This record gives sequence, C-alpha cells and structure tokens, in this order.
Amino acid sequence: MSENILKIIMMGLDNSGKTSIIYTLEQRFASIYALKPTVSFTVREDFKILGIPVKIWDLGGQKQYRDEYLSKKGFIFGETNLIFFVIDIQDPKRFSEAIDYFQRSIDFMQKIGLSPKIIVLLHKTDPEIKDTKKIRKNIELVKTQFAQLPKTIELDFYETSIYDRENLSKAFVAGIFKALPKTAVLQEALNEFMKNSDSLAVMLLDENVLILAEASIDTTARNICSISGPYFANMTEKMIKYNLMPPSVLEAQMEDGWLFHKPIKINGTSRFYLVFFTKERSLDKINKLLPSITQEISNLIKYVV
Ligand SMILES: Nc1nc2c(ncn2[C@@H]2O[C@H](COP(=O)(O)OP(=O)(O)OP(=O)(O)O)[C@@H](O)[C@H]2O)c(=O)[nH]1
Ligand SMILES: [Mg+2]
Repeated sequence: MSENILKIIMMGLDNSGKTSIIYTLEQRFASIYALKPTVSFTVREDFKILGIPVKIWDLGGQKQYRDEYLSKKGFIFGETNLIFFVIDIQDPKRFSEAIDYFQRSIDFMQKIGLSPKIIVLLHKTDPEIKDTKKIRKNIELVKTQFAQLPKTIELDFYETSIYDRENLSKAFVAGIFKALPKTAVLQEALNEFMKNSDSLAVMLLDENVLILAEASIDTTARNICSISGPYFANMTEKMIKYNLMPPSVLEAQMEDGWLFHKPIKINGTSRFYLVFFTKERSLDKINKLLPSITQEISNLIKYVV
C-alpha cells in the first residue's frame, strides 16, 4: 500500500476550468479541446509532484454534484491535505454562487473536523487580458467578497490560466509547499548548493516539469536556467515516454558561462532535473556535490505531512 499520499481536491463551479488545469499540468494540451463537463468526480492516482505521489480528486462542479458532495458525510473530503478552489475570473455574475459554494464547503469540512490547506485559483486570467481594467476589477471584486467571509482559514490567491503553464505550476508547487511545510527547506538546500558549486544559478524541476525551487545571483543567470530548464526536462520526459535513452548530462558553452542539465533519480524511481549556470566549466565540482544534494532532496520528499 502506498501510504502517505497527498490528497489534493480541485473544486469550484462547473466550467471554472478544473479539468483543464489538470490536463495542462499533465501537458495533455490536445485533450483540453475535447473536454466535457466532469460527471460526478474523477480521481487521478498517477501524479507525482516533488517526487511525492499525489492523488488529485477532480470534483465536477455542476449543481447536483455540489449538493451531493456536501451531503455525503465527508467521504469525498476525508483526509484531504490541499484544496484548489477554482474561480472563473471572467464570469463575475457567478462570483456569489462560487463563494457560497466555497463557504458551504468550509463549514462542512469544519463540521467533520477537517482543516485542509486552501489555495484559491483566480482562473482564466489569460496572459493577453490579465492587465485589462475589466479583469483587474473582477479580481478586486472577488477578493473583496472573500474578505467578507468569517475568517477561519488562511487563503492564498493565485492568478492562473491554462495559457500560462509556468504560473499554473507555481500555484501548484506553492500549494504543495503549503501542505508540506518542510519543503521550504528545499529552497535552503538549493541556495547552499549554488554557493558550494560556484554556480550563478541553479534550478530544480520535477518530472512534471514543475519548477520546484530556484536560486540565482542575478536575473540573467536565472533567465538562462528558467528558459532552458523546462525544455530539457520536457525533451527527456518525451524520450523516456518513447523508450529512447535520454542524455545523462547536457553541457552548453555560452558567451559568458556554462550551462548544465542533469536528470537525477531519487529513491530509485522519481526523476528530477537540475539545471546549473556557472562562470567556469565546473562539472567535476558539481558531480562531486551531487550525491549530497540528491540525498537531501530524497530526505525531504520522504517526509510527507
Ligand atoms: N480562456 C480560458 N478558458 C479556459 C481556461 N481554463 C479552462 N478554460 C475553458 O473553460 C471551459 C471549462 O473547462 P473545464 O476544465 O471543463 O471546466 P471544469 O471546471 O472541469 O467544469 P466541470 O467539470 O463541469 O466542473 C472549457 O471550455 C475550457 O477550455 C483558461 O485558463 N482560460
Ligand atoms: Mg471538469
């Protein structure tokens, strides 16, 4: 039995974008266009974030299902660690309905003794409209409505869109970090690693190509890592999917430094990707430090709530 699995629930009104978010995280972009409303709920058990197996419950948001979840004596919500509450920011007419569902869900969970961490996704904040007056107004409006609720839990808001996967990833990783407090230590480990390896920037991604942590001494170095890192991780993941042997290290000489990409295996199975940008060619130094950082990451992800 795989114990200690993190249980994540995606909830919100129908049409708010929950299933699309899951598909975007899985990079199943083609499937998004054929999406139908979710019937009742679905459970995905094959996700790994931060190397941690997570279960994602996608609760269809149509009215009849909403009422059902809140009447089933907590079977749906039992042992939930983290909830993403998704709101369609382009649909202000339904804000009240969404917030009412939110509050009823919180009340219900408190009644059955649950207090999961909650992240609110102000979703469909698409890149090309996110700075328009209309969207800013909607965001302000919905936040005001949330602020009027009885303050029993701490909420974090993220503006997301399926057209901005990086932002969506950030919200997801932040959620995991909220549910797993120890992962803040991961950032510390990466800072330390950057110093010890004389790097200008270091980045860690997981096998979903989510950026888990990054450390850098300047923006140029950071940008080099964050632009190239996801491409390399993506390429490697695809090669694995097609049973091809991916590179064990990729090294590129740049105008003003060296870039390294290295997949690492943790606990034998989980894949992570490390990206480094260094002034001098220092792969030897990095290789020497790898066992210790690998061990550290491994220790961190073993700890699940
Ligand atoms: N513009 C825009 N549209 C989105 C975004 N995310 C999802 N959509 C669209 O919103 C619609 C509903 O998406 P779904 O993912 O099916 O919504 P859902 O929340 O799973 O709906 P239910 O399963 O009925 O609860 C689809 O037409 C998506 O293409 C987004 O970030 N921006
Ligand atoms: Mg759905």
